[in-house]
Amino acid sequence: MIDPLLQRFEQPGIHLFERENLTMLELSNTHGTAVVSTLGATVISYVPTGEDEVIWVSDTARYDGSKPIRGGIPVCWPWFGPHPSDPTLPTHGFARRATWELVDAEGGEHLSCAVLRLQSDATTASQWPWPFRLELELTLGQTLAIDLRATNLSEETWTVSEALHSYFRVANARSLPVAGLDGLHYWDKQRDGLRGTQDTPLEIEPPFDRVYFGHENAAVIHDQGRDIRIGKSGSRSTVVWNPGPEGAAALGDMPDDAWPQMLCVETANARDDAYSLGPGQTHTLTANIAVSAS
Ligand code: TA6
Repeated sequence: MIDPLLQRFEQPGIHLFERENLTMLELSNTHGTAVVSTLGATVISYVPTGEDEVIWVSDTARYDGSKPIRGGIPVCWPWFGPHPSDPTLPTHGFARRATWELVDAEGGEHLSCAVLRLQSDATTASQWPWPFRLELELTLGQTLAIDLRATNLSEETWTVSEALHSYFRVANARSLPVAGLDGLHYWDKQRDGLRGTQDTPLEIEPPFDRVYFGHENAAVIHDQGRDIRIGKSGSRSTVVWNPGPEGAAALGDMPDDAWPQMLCVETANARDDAYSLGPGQTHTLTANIAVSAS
């Protein structure tokens, strides 16, 4: 049953529901629908009016809270990838595994939003000793905007790496063109951390796993029949990932044959683009997703 405290957010265009153990909030208005889970503040659906689903979620994703949802837009914070010094800590940080509090939701005919919050507590302190406040604001209008605001409530300066680890649903990830990354330097995880420059237009050939550095503009996935544009601010890296057949088979929560239907293009500050946040400072990482016919 939905927590009675959350019922107060129910209103035209805002609907709360449960999926197994997880609470979900759906925004809907003239521009489409979007769904976010309180587990990890993970967006699991975005359907612009008249369009097909934009976000990919695995058919075998878990909704019991035992692990992050495989797919959607998990929040990787306060570190991206393995912890910089302690390999026993969870990959991509703790934010995507935590239950966030729903603190605001407002429905509107043309613009709707929801805000979820994660604050430091005894559980987070065992992995990240500093007080913080993290907010994810989801705004559904002509586009879907996702703002991740991180505030340093401690007396010390920290270094953060992070990502909105967005999984997009595509018709076919093989030979899939992605524009906007030409000329950038990258770090290639698939090739043992080899560094290089994107000196030809990018076409994905899975498996593919790169962090592109110094990328502050939009990336565009040229999917069959539509373009998915991922605009950004507060972000200097873009991570592009598809596990390919062997990588998918190694993941317990992704069907072996599902990899051609997804591509991650992640709005990030990762590796070389990790940044410092001083006491009292707030950093906002924004991804803005727009879909148009091609
Ligand atoms: O963002 C790409 C990546 O870091 C890959 O290297 C791959 O491991 C992926 O994320 C998924 O990570 P996860 O911890 O969700 O299995």
